[in-house]
Amino acid sequence: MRVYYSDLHSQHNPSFEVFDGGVQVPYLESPGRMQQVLAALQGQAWVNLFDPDDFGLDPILAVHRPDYVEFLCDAFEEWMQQTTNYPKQALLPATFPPRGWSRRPKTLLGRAGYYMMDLSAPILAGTYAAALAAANCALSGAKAITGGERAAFALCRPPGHHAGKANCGGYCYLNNAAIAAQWLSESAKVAILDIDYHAGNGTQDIFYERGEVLTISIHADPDFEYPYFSGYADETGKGDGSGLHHNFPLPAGTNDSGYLTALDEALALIQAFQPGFLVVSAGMDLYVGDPLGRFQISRQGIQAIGARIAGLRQPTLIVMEGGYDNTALGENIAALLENFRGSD
Ligand code: OKP
Ligand code: ZN
Repeated sequence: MRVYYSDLHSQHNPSFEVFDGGVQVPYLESPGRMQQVLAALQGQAWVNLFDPDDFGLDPILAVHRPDYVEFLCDAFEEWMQQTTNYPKQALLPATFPPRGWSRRPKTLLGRAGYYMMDLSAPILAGTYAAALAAANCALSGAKAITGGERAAFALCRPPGHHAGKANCGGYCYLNNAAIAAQWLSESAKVAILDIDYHAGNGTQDIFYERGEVLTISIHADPDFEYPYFSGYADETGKGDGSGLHHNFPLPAGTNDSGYLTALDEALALIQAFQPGFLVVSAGMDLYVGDPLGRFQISRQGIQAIGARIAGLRQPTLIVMEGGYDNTALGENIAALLENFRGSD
């Protein structure tokens, strides 16, 4: 299986994040995550590692608003040029607009508040380069499956599924899976299945009114879990996208059998849609004991999830999203991916 990976992610290395309650903790979405996955995959005979190709900005601008991409590109340098009476590390605003405030301020901190949904996506010197490389990993994997590969894995960091048309948040800046899916949709219908523990609000936002891409997310109920404001079962798409978004909010403590029941429902929807390509947003924070998760999915459960998705027999791009139990992350990804090897 072709695996796309770029070392550029390591330039994005925030030192802390702010948890609910105002506590500063070491940034969970760390470069070390990638070392764990690489270590597990490099031991597999069926894995072939590649650097991504550069697809330029067009496929990114087919998903994200140009003013948002410009902000991501320029923000850190602008931040460094500002005079502040406190030490400057990451660009991270502390002021956010209430509902209904749609004004886009000229000031950098105003724009930062406008484009950020939370305190989990600070912008550093290497953030934009890392985000671009991750998007290129996803696009390279997409190209591989249009070329006849049964599956490809995009080992993306930073992750993407919380990034919407014009927002970062939740460790995400560019929506890697959505960018790849939109690119694939020029050749055939596409389905995105998001199995990250958290609702894929960014992917939902991007495709909510679009007809070419079916989007499905299985996740912890936003009624008790981040991202709180999106991912409810009654959100099903609008306009051209009417009926083409599905959320499966699940309770805390969901185990393998509870999860697989929801997954089977999701897979039936994908089968009925008859896509030409499948994109999987693969967050491993559904694993039991994940520091950000409250599901009870076992390693065997992850293997079974992979087996059932592979059973759709669609050319499949698997895209790395979350997963914060670093010691288990590599083996969890290997358990998911092993179902997709081979040429059938
Ligand atoms: C990103 B992905 C903890 C706050 C957590 C951000 C979570 C981002 C998850 N109380 N804030 O979906 O794995
Ligand atoms: Zn997650």
